[in-house]
Amino acid sequence: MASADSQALKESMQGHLFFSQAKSSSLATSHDHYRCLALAVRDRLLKNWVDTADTYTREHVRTATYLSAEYLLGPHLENNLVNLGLVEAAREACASLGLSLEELIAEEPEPGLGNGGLGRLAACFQESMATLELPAIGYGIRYEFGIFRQQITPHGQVESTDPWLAHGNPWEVIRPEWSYPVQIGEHTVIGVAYDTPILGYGVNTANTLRLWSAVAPEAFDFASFNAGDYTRAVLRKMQAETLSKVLYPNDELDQGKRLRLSQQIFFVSCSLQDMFRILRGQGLEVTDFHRKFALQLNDTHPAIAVAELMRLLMDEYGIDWDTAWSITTASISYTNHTLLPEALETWGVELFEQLLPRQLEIIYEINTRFLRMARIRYPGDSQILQRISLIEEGPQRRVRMAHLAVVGSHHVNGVAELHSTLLKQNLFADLARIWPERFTNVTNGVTPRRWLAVANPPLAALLDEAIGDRWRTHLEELQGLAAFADDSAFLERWQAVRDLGKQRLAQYMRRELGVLVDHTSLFDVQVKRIHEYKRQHLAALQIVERYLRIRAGEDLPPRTFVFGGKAAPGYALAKLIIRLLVGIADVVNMDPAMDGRLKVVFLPNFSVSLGQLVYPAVDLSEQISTAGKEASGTGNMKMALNGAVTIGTLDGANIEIRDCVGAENFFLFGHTAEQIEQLGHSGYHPMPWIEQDPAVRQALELIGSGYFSEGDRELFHPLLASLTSHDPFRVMADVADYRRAQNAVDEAWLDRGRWARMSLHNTMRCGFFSSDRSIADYAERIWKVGRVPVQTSA
Ligand code: 26Q
Repeated sequence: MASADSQALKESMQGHLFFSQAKSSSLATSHDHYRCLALAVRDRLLKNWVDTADTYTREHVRTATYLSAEYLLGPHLENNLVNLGLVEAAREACASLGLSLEELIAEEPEPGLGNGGLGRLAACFQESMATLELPAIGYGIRYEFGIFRQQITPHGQVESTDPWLAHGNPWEVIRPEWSYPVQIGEHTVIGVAYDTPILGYGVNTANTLRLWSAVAPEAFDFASFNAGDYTRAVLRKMQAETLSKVLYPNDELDQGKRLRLSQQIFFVSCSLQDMFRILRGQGLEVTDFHRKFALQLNDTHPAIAVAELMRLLMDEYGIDWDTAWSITTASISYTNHTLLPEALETWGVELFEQLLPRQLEIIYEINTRFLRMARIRYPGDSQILQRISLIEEGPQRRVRMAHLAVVGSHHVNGVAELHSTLLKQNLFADLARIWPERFTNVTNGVTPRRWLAVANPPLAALLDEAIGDRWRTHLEELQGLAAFADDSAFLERWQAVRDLGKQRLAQYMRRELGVLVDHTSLFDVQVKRIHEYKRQHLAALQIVERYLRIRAGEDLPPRTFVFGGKAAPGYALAKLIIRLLVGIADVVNMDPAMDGRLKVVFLPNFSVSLGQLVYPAVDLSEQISTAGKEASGTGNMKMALNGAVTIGTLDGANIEIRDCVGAENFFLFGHTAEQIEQLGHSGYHPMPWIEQDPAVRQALELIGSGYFSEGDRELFHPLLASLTSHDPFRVMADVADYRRAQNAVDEAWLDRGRWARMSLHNTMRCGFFSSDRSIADYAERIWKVGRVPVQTSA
């Protein structure tokens, strides 16, 4: 029986085929049908979106504004269907048109406007803010090209562009009436708003993600135009528009590119001007700014907001310094996502001076006043003043964006307990002594809608049946699974559901990559950006060791190792790690001696959509970063939530995951952050570790022999040299304990019942890792923003 919803959706899709796609069904492609469904769904959510904006405007609500250079949203369609409660209606509507909902969902190009964890966190947070009915706006950049597409060849990673807007984007609305000029150096660029609705789950709230696209002003380079140099004028116009052209694909590395700084001021200035427009539109005073808005800086990428807000208050609105400073510091708070020194943003003052002279002047003044205060506190201590200064002295003076963000904020948070502790002990030790109350922790989370309801329908259905459906918004209710923890019939069903997830991934690997894997083997998965600190090469060494053990006749339980993730295009060693994994896969998967006991797969182009396929299929979640280096991790949460057991170090949120799920349901190994630091103090060298470990020596030798590189003995030299001479991420210090933990995994896996119980306990005790909990914490303690339900009339 077709429901009224499905009938309406069907008619709306038919209407859009004609009126939006201008086609009859004889010419319609799958992509046309996707667009018709997307537009039909969009029509349905517009009412909520418009009513939400009306409610916020009418009620003059205090609003959180999230500033992020990245939003790794993933496809909208299925998520919007889930949050509107329309999945079944859409499935019926499609079926009645002879279409498959799954196929249409797969047609959506995903907006990959982020690199990894930080961008995906921003996306989870937007969705949780809407679900918690919090007045919020997300601000960012509408990159025309998102994160590059990754192809894997026998030579490793090859990049190509991501033209995600090529077919248009049914989820956005352009708002040309809301555009703002931004002066950068000699030039002015205009930012035009594009709005995308972010739906809350099961509520009427539809918040806005507002992304800025750069265009040149109409009168751009009027001078050369009049001088008859028309072509030059047009070329200059194009230059202005490069500002929002492409997302920088580095994560955890600051390259100090001029265009990057321009992107930052561009989106920050547009966003702040937009906030002033909203403020005044509601008849509020400029001096009410901090009462109306709570600004959250997602890392230092928008930290220029501190200077730009000061500039707007003083230069545009005539506010005095002291008032402007109180407004600024009462509005802004800052989240730090890294301790890695190479990731900390600094900008040479020369570049700053060229592009943002007024903002630099303001930064100098902030610094002068700040150091004056600090000098009174630490008389005669020039060392500390040098360390806390917003300007790094040296051959080249540089602006320290993290320092600017801390000085200009009322709260500063890390993203997991350990990370927040280390921030106070190391990076911000001096600043935390000056303002201890400013520093806090908000542990990351992930949205259970996308990462459970959308990604894993079979598990969602089993949960609904067992504990009811409230877990979608009250993830703690997963605790209710305790009643089934010893129920062998339920554990059988648990396994059956997990099996389905593994079959789906196995099918994908067969269809897309031509790799046959046994879906009953242990799926051992590491998906995340490729980085030395994340230590994919530690996993690679372990695989080579296993390969040798099986060849030597040992009987190890069948395992499939799955990797996925992009390397920054300029990060040679990360690309070499991919090349190694691919080389190992080629040899191992072909070797008949493995007899189905070892498979290695590198999934090309890991993305949000691929994540949705992968996370439900994970038996063993690899979270093996050098302790103290991974700020939090969020893939670790997605995997555990879907029933994976973690093998991991005491790093980032792994620690909290282990505390929640219980040490007996987690495979721990490796040095602690403190021990890692000690290793460094006592002159670390990897050689002694290697010498006492014949297994890893053999693995290193095999890699060096050209066995995984078609006889090329040079190829992996840079990687091997790094591991054996400096080993900056202490791989060799952890390799033996990692092996021990992996052996314990083998043993646990053999007891199917035991593994099923461990898996269930992981899901059951992961309620804490909902981004709803993270956001409720930000809203209460940092933003002081309260819930504003949206009433919609029929
Ligand atoms: C900086 C300067 C210039 C160009 C690019 C960048 C840049 C871009 C992206 C620097 C860092 C990033 C991304 C960082 C990131 O994803 N960090 C991760 O954030 C997650 C969410 O908090 C954490 O879970 C991860 O531990 C952390 O690595």
